[in-house]
Amino acid sequence: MTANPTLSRAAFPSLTEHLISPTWREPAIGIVHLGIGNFHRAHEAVYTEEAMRSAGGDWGICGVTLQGDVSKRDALMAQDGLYSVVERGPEGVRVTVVRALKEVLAMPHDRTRLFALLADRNVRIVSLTVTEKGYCRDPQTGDVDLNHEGVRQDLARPDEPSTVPGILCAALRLRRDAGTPPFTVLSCDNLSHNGAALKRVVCSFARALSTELGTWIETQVAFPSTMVDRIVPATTDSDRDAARNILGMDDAAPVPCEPFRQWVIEDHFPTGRPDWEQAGAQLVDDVMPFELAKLRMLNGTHSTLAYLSMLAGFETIDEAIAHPQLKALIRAMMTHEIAPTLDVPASFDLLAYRDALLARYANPALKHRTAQIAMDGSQKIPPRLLATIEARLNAGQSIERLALAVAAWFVFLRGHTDDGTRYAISDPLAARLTATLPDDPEQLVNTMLAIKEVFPPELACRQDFRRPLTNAAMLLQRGARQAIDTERH
Ligand code: CS2
Repeated sequence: MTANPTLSRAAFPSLTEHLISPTWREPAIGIVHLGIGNFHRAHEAVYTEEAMRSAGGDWGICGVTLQGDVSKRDALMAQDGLYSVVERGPEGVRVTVVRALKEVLAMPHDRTRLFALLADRNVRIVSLTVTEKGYCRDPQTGDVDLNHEGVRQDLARPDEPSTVPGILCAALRLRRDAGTPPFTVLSCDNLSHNGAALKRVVCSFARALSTELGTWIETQVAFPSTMVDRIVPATTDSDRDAARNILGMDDAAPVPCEPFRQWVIEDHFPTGRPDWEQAGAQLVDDVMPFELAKLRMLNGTHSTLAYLSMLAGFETIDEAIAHPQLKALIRAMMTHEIAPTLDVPASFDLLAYRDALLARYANPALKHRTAQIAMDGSQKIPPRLLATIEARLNAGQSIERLALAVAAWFVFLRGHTDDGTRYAISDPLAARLTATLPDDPEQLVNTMLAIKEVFPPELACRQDFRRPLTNAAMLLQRGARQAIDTERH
């Protein structure tokens, strides 16, 4: 058997039908992206390539992995930055080769090259998907967390940073000192007001070094907010097989995703941007209504599905949503508890949005693992569920289903399914969260609500929050399946 050729730029002639843009002028690098995970490669990179196909521009991407993971860099660079996007829909699989990614760097190994690029005036955007924990925020103030180990190191050695605020600050300082216009910083993570949240973290980090630098970043650097959406699971062998079968070539780093994608961006890019509208992105003045709708309706129910499923033993989102009572619970949660908290433009039909989400969850080809979504609950619960809960409690409304979701997270942290199968807890606060987890529902709720990094004290002390949470924890004692089946839909 002869080995398959590997994906490379030299192989373009035999790939034509799978390229987004068969004719193409190689662009220079114009975007540095921090956090080169699957999501970016199936989302911003695809939008950017399509924008360049239609409107040109030097918006090639340099992707950076921040965890010192040279294997990802090496795998992608061995393929000249190429990789395939494996779109899995109910109708079948479609494979497309993306070439907007021109270079991949791994921190801290490639620091010199990274800072050369960040100082280069052709780099006009630095975008990020570093997940919630990459922001190093103090959850109570929104400023950078000065007790974060990495932040402390970066403040002590600001020229050799490893955290996101440290890297952005050092790069912006270089540009200011050289008289180079600052790049625009584009957060693409699922945080509410992601642009403003990032700006606050970076400015507070800068101020800890120099008030003047803090003020310069505050007044001179643009941090637009965005709402990003595409369901992108982790890569499995079946994606490598799909790429091989369809392309006739080996791809060590394909990305699976659903066919759906959406990107709403606040249009504030003083030094320019790709013509992303050409690829279907919506450039708007105010992203907030879209962002809150997506965080609360999609990510909020995703986390709910994840924790209930981990207890009940559903491995993937499509398997979970195929359970009629669980689907009814999620549907009712969106209709009666989440949608009424959202203030969206009249043209935004929240019930149609709900139905579209349920259809996306049911996609049988995606195999999106509930364990993947269940990670990092301490970071995800506040914007996805607590914000909705606060809005409802302030309006004197009930929170039964939302409370069940939060209680399911507490019970999930015990580290085993209802039938005793153990799993690992992956969360930056894992040690604290799992230190003592009482069996008694009331004590469990008391213990968890005392974790200030997750629960703001003014919410934690509310009886109208504690009561439904305790009831839900009691319900879950009889098993998640029973809780799902007895919930009022
Ligand atoms: C998911 C998201 O893993 C998770 O927490 O809820 O990654 C979700 O798939 C995306 O935000 C969809 O756009």
